[in-house]
Order: sequence, then structure tokens, then C-alpha cells
Amino acid sequence: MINCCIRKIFPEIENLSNGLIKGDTRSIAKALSVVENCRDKGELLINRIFLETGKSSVWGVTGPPGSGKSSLVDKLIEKERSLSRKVAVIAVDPTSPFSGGALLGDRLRMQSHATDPGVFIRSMASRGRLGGLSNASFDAVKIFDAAGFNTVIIETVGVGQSEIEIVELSDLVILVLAPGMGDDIQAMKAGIMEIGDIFVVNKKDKDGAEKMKTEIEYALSLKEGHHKGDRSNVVMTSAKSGEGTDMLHREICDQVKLSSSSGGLRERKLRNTKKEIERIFNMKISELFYEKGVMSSKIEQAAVEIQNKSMSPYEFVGKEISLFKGANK
Ligand SMILES: Nc1nc2c(ncn2[C@@H]2O[C@H](COP(=O)(O)OP(=O)(O)OP(=O)(O)O)[C@@H](O)[C@H]2O)c(=O)[nH]1
Ligand SMILES: [Mg+2]
Repeated sequence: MINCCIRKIFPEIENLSNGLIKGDTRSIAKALSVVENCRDKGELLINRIFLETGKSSVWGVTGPPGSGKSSLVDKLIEKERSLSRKVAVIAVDPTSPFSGGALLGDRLRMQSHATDPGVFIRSMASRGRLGGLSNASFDAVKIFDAAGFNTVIIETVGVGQSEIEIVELSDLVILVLAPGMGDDIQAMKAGIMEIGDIFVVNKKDKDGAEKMKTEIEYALSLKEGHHKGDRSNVVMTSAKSGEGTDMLHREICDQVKLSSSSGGLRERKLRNTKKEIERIFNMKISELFYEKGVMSSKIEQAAVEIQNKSMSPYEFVGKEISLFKGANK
């Protein structure tokens, strides 16, 4: 139904969709720009290609800055390509869209695949300074999926919001840590142990790697639901020399297989879809309220009144919601 309407109204979207579904590189690049820069068109595009999605294996790679995520992704691309699987990488830049620093680093690290038509690497800006994933990153996964990429890898720096959101976007999360980066485990233990499906101690060539592995295993053993004798999912690698990266790739594939057959993957996808609906709802609802910039000036005015104790913040928000409901009856 929806697709039929889009065809009539937006031949441009129709052409773009057809192109990307065929795997045409230029159409994919253009579609990514559309979801980044033009929300309305982006939504139509996603509606149009939606039936073609759901086939890719989506891996999240996260961890502190400089732990070796891009270097490892480079090795994972290599492994996937040796199995003739097409790979797309979304490197989410945590800094401002204008700084370009991290983008350059990530591109350089994965440069060896720049001319391979079976590999598509795209940097995307994060949402705001805390590094939450932008809407466009969620859409980009669908675009690569519809374009026939077997594997989509999303690299985010494990700071702030993106760390939690990466779980909502991927089938499995690989958490990359490295020794010599301060009290990482202690500082991040609580949050981080929840999000990782596979833990990597990268830079195993450096001092402290073994100790770090033991610490992670200990932290994992304290986790609820952990049974003595459970298989360890901590892998040691050196992305620089390539040591351990085969084992990491095997562990990823094993986990994907296991969660597919146990029904765990289906459950996770369902959970993630619910989160996605909530995210879109929240976005649309706040857009409705903030439309045309009227609300910003109202808030500015109300802040003064609230400071003067003329009303409470609840009273202000309650009044605005009543006004909104009245206007939409
Ligand atoms: N000694 C050693 N250095 C490594 C290893 N893996 C990566 N590095 C180096 O660590 C630095 C950071 O590597 P990246 O792959 O860019 O790390 P990243 O986690 O993607 O960094 P950001 O995206 O900036 O957060 C680079 O100088 C790499 O050469 C390793 O196994 N051993
Ligand atoms: Mg990187």
C-alpha cells in the first residue's frame, strides 16, 4: 500500500531504492546522504526498502577511545571477505561533525579495503556531544541490509549514550578494551559488563593484558545468571599483528549461530524493535511540541516565571499539554 503511493509521488525515491536494492554503490551513497540530511525523504526511502531488510548480521563494536576498534574491524573485514561476504562499516564519529579527526583515523585504519567493491565504509556523525547514535545510523543499517551486505559493523566510541544504544542497533556487541588505559575495568565495570556479548582484550602485546583478562573474567563471574564453568567469552588479540583475530572472528560466528538457533536472536531483535518504536515515538512527539520554534521561546519565558515562583514546572508543562490536546481535538 505505502510503496504503491511512494512510486507515484516520488519517482526519485523509487529510483534510489531500486538502485540500492541492486547494490549500486552510488545509489547507496546517495541514500545515506538522504537519511542524514533530509528526514522526510529518508522516512519514505526506509518505508520503500523495508521489505528487503532483516537479512544482515549486525555487529556492534564499542570500547574506549584508542583501544583498537578500527584496527580490529579492519581484520574482521578481511576475514569476512575471505568468506566472500560483503561488509559495510558505519564508523560513528563522537566529536563534532566538523572536526574530522576521528573520521580520518578510522578511514586510515581500514584503508586496505578502500578499493574492494564488497566493502563499504561510511563515517557518520553522532547525535550531540554525548555521542548518542543519530537516527541516520539506524537508517543506514537498513540501507546496507537492503543493499545486500551480509555483515554490517557499527563502530562507536564507548562513551555516554552510544554505549547503550549500540545494543539496540546490533545483534551482538563486541567490547574492545586494552591495557594501559587507566582504571577502565573499575570505572566502567557496572555499565559495560551488561552490554558486551564478546569481550576483547586488544593490544595483548602490551604489559597488563593477561591481568586485564583475569579482571574481566572475574567481573563476568559475578554477573547474575553466570554459571560456574560457563564458556569464557573473553578473547585476547593484537590487532596490530593479527594475532587472535581469527579466534575472535570464530567466536563471533559461533555466537551468532548459537543465538539464531536458541531463539535468543529473535528475542533480541524483537526487544530492539520495541525500543526503536519508542525512540521514533519520542522523537515525533517532541517534534510536535517544538514545531516552528514556538516552544523554545515559551520555555524561555516560563523559566523566568518559574524562577519567580509564579508557577511550578509541572503547571507549565501541564498547561501546554492541555493546550496541545485542545488544539488537536
Ligand atoms: N601495540 C598495539 N597497538 C595497537 C593494537 N591495535 C591497535 N593499536 C594501535 O592503537 C592505536 C589506536 O587504534 P585504533 O584502531 O584507531 O583504535 P580505535 O579504538 O578505533 O580508536 P578511536 O576510533 O579513535 O576510538 C593505533 O595507533 C593503533 O595502531 C595492538 O594490538 N597492539
Ligand atoms: Mg576507531
